[in-house]
Amino acid sequence: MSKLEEHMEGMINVFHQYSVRTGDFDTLSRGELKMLLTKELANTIKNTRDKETVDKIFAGLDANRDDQVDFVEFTTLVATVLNTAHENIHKA
Ligand SMILES: [Ca+2]
Repeated sequence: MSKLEEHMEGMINVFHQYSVRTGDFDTLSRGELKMLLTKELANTIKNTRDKETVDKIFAGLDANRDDQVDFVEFTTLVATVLNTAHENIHKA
């Protein structure tokens, strides 16, 4: 596998690591998203321990309003974080 393919597979693996915990094994509940944000993106997203912040991110991602974040919805978060990281590299 190429480096990019390895990283993409890694993102799928991280999603599953949290999505399998409760309820539907292939979607993130609010609690699972909170855990993922706190453990995996604490250096990237501010206030991941703050309920209001997590609720806001969850509402922004849950496009079909089924109270779960599926993988397609999760890719919005990945794209946003990647774009911010890319911008920051050019600012530094
Ligand atoms: Ca959803």
